Amino acid sequence: MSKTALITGISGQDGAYLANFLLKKKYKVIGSDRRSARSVNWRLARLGIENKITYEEMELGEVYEIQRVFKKYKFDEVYNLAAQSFVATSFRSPLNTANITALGTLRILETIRSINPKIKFYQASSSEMYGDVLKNIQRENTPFNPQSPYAISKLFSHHLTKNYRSSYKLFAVSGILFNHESPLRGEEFVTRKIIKGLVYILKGKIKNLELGNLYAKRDWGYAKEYVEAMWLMLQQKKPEDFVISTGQTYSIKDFINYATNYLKMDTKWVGNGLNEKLINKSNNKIIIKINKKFFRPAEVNFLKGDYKKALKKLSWKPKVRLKELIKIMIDEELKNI
Ligand code: NDP
Ligand code: GDR
Repeated sequence: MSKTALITGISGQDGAYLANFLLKKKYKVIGSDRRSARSVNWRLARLGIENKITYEEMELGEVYEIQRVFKKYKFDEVYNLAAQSFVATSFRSPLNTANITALGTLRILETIRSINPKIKFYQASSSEMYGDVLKNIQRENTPFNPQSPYAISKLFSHHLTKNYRSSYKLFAVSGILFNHESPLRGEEFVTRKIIKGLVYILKGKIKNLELGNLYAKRDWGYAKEYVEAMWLMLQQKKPEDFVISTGQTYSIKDFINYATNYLKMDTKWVGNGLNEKLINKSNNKIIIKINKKFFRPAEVNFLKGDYKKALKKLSWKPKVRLKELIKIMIDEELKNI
């Protein structure tokens, strides 16, 4: 018999890819978000699956909405992807971030515990929890050192998931996913912002792009591959947490250099600090400049994940590496401009 899954955050990047993946596995997919999710979402439409999902409105701040949805369906699996997920916003809206990204998880876990403790639960944990890293490569047992209200909220949910697993024997797991990107990535996140910005500059739609810290390093993978790992975690005999990453790390500047290279833009970096700029060598015009408003009150400077446990127990490994990911994102951006 086909399984029924709930994806919270269906309108987000991962929600779209996971829904597509589960539909291919013949799941009945219930997707929730905070607004009327019945209005067509561009990501689901891009994947051609907007009519294959049953939508429910479920604001994570409202426990009654959560209970209503859990009473209406008999879920086998719940993927909690909904969150205030933008780190920069979490500094401006820490209370809302804590209410949704931390307490939202508690509301769901309490609902599962009281309504149907047989449901398997996946929590979207984050490499941001490692924060100001205490080890050069981060694994499942590396100590956390979060640097933002977002990361602290995710850490609350991470520990809570573990606690409900040990206290109430729920099949509840966290995937500690490192940054994963795609053409469906939100435009506020740096990879999509860079790709869209460069393509728009190339096509004469905008003059230049403003960014913050170019020297932070991230372990970037491809979102489409990462959602499979979420599903694999819920198919294991024993509930356990896993790191999902590529094991490679690059700076924002490296990312820009690969992208301009693929776009055949002839560029050079000049200046330092807030005056650093990327110049178009053919006409001396500024392509990228720095604006301090994009710097964060506290930064995560370096992330690199070790996915060895996922390889061993889930037989999962990343296939798309950074250059290939940039190519995928640019080709799709050019197609949809
Ligand atoms: P997105 O920001 O693209 O999606 C977040 C989803 O949460 C959207 O559907 C959003 O709805 C929904 N949401 C926001 N606030 C609420 C609320 N109050 N009530 C109900 N739903 C709400 O995130 P991603 O798809 O990139 O990431 C999925 C999850 O994984 C998130 O929890 C994120 O924090 C986590 N994560 C992501 C990583 C990444 O690199 N992408 C890495 C590690 C963890 P709306 O469309 O209305 O805003
Ligand atoms: P991150 O992703 O904070 O790692 O969280 P983001 O793409 O926002 O930032 C990555 C790095 O780029 C630097 N940066 C900029 N970032 C943005 N957004 N805009 C800019 O103009 C800019 N300039 C430089 C940032 O300072 C940062 O160092 C993402 C989210 O998806 C989280 O939900 C998820 O948990 C983590 O990835 C893993």
